[in-house]
Amino acid sequence: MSYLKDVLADINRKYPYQPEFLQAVREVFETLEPVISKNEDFYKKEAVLERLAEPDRQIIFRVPWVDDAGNMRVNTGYRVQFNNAIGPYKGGIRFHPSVNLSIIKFLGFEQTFKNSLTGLPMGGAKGGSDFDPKGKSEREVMSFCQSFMTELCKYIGADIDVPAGDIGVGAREIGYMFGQFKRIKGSFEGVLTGKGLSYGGSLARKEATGYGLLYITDELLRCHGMSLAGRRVAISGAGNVAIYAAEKATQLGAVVVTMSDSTGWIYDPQGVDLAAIKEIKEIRRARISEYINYRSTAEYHEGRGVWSVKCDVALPCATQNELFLDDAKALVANGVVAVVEGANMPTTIEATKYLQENGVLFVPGKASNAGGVAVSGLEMSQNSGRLSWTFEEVDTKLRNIMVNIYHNIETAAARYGMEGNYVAGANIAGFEKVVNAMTAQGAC
Ligand code: NDP
Ligand code: 2IT
Repeated sequence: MSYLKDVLADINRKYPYQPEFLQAVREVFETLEPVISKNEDFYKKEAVLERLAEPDRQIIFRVPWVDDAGNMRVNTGYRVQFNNAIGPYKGGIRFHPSVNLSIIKFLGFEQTFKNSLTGLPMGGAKGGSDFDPKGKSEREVMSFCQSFMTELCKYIGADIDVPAGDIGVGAREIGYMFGQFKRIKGSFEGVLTGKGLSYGGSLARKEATGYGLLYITDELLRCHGMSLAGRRVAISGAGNVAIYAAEKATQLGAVVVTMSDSTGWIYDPQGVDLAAIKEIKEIRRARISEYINYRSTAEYHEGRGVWSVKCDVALPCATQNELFLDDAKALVANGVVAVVEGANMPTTIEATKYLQENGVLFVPGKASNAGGVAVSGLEMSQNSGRLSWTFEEVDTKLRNIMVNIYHNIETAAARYGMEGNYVAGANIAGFEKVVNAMTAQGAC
């Protein structure tokens, strides 16, 4: 067997109970085959793949907190510091009942490549908890966040590891965690990104992932002689990424026809009313089913189905493994031209292959959703320099970063004769920089 296949087999043997992590590693390693085979002895001697797939450290801790009825509750907290070859660990924190070590490891592994693609000096990490913020009071959320940070603060710092938001963690949770870090450590520092604007946050961080997704989609279409104007766009999710993806898509002249949450999805052929979505989701934290109370012409459907409508561009922006082979078949049958991932690993490997084989332009999340962490990197720069840039300054930098990512992954794929395979391009471009830094730094 080849070095690459040996390592993949070892990882599969070692972590059979971590399906999402194995999926992420397989997807990356398979596309690295032509790179590794060019210089196999070197990569093997340096144990590059083993070092990339094994996190630097994994911190797992108890998070005790008291609910409104006075009961002690316990959740599990995680921080997986994956790789800091090119900069301090960086990556979001997810609060969702599905969180486990496999999910946090897959996200941390992906983050290492994504952060490398931004061109900014950030290593990869991810954290979270199986805490479910849904239905919790403000006081319960604060109590949980404080307890989570009471343990996490031992392992992070502005030059060590800088967490941010992800599913279930937005400005409210970041604020509570920042306050607790400050109380314990006595240090006002850029230890988290996605902070409120009055205490070190960056303009355009809230919008960054969704806007960045559309900037890369725009460039992708432009380079293929198309544009977003008048295109029908299907979006899944109705959280931070989905809302600002829908906002920028609409600004660029597209018509957003679907959005969803974990209970169902809406179809609005006239274009989604974003003010209504923001009120339902950002202010009232309610269910998307309420959308039809705002727009009588829209439809609400319980369960899955967001990929069944006719669209030109599909942007999965909810969670991992939400676009399956059957969905890919429906999208192709309906004439989709591009699928660009806003979420992390939303498309299964089989669905990805089907889309690519059927001529659909496909950009993986580690490239297309990198706008969020890129602006997090810009927030770190502003914090270090003790200054704040205008919205336009940050937005312009974000746009440039996304356009650069597109051209980098394009070129990396072409260098290995895989023109148009942006999955391979993203993995190769991310890999080259991290590996260069790792091998230069000796055994670490
Ligand atoms: P939010 O919590 O703001 O929104 C998540 C959305 O996805 C909600 O509409 C939620 O529905 C839905 N969702 C979550 N889990 C599931 C599930 N298991 N099944 C169906 N629907 C689900 O998260 P974000 O928008 O921040 O994150 C969305 C995706 O984007 C994630 O994959 C995240 O890792 C990725 N991402 C986020 C970045 C950021 O800066 N925030 C940056 C880069 C990537 P409901 O409310 O019903 O749970
Ligand atoms: O998946 C991601 O890139 C994020 N959740 C954002 C991470 C960050 O540090 O801003």
